[in-house]
Amino acid sequence: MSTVTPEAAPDAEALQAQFDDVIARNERIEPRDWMPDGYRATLVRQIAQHAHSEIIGMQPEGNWITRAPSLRRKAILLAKVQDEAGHGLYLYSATETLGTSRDELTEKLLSGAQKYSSIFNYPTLSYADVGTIGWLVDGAAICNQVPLCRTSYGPYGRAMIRICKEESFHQRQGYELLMTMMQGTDAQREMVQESVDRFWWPALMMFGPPDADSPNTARSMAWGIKRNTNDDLRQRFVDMTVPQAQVLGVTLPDPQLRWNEERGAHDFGEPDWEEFMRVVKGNGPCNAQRVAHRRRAWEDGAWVREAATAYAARSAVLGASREGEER
Ligand code: BYC
Repeated sequence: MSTVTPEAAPDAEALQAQFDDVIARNERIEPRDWMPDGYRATLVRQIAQHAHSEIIGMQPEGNWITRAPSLRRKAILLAKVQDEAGHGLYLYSATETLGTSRDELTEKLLSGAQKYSSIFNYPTLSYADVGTIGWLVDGAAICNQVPLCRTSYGPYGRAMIRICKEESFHQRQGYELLMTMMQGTDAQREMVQESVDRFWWPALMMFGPPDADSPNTARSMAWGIKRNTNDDLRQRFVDMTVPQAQVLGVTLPDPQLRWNEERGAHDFGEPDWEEFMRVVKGNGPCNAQRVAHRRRAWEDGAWVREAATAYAARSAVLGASREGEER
């Protein structure tokens, strides 16, 4: 047994220097490493918000599972929504490595103490929305999340690698659905355009407020949690999406959208940031409905959690007595 003498324990300054060194070398912080309280709190905030988004994000598309237009579309949609549940679970596991439990985080989601992505507070009014969510929402998610594979916290970065692979499939299935509809009837083409008109601006808001109004970006980038600013990623998304819209044959609803030769990037209009703040503060079109649904599912599932906990406890007791008999 080793005894830790006060002299042997590294002091706060040495721990901070060691942490700063890992960050400066672009290496990873792992759960057992010392980390500043602010770093831990920022990670819990961002990863929990991300996990909640995946779980709440199952609702808008889940809305269409029973009304999918064919068995093939239903199988694809089921698989996608299940993937989202999986993403939520990897991310809750990552926050557990930081010393918070999934129960605690769920309570914070239900009480409104923690956020989830604004995008999931908009309704899904037609089947084209399934395609648009895949194309634009998962497309925005990929832009935002690929750099997070290189985030400085090990468990978060590793979870993001798998999530991003699945998000690519999600984006492709959305684009393929919209392409099929665009090659269909006039009514289908109109349905796609109407859906893109509703989701374009909320998709741009997913990247968060403009850099000048983003209180967390500078600190998160210095810690290597975020690798890009909100505005950089929004620009990347617009540049990636415009040519895809052209191939699809839809119009993006922004009269200011045009190629800027000098910048080598697209200029585009300003999202309605007042609307964004309203939605983030809980007053979007579907906030109350989304949280009420999640609360119902959590309460209805209480017996499953209790049964699983009782089963695990009983298995541990039986396992221990069996081990005793063998000895
Ligand atoms: N919605 O200082 P900022 C998915 C908050 S899941 C709501 O820039 P930060 C998918 C922000 O939290 C998509 N709130 O913050 C799932 C902060 O408030 P607090 C989810 C937002 O953290 C299913 C305040 O505004 N993706 O793709 O540096 C089906 C100031 O912002 C939003 C992630 O979570 C928003 N859009 O940057 C399909 C990715 N934006 O917490 C698809 C991981 C900002 O200080 N997260 N806020 O009270 C991130 O990359 C960053 O957290 C953000 C925001 C870029 C989102």
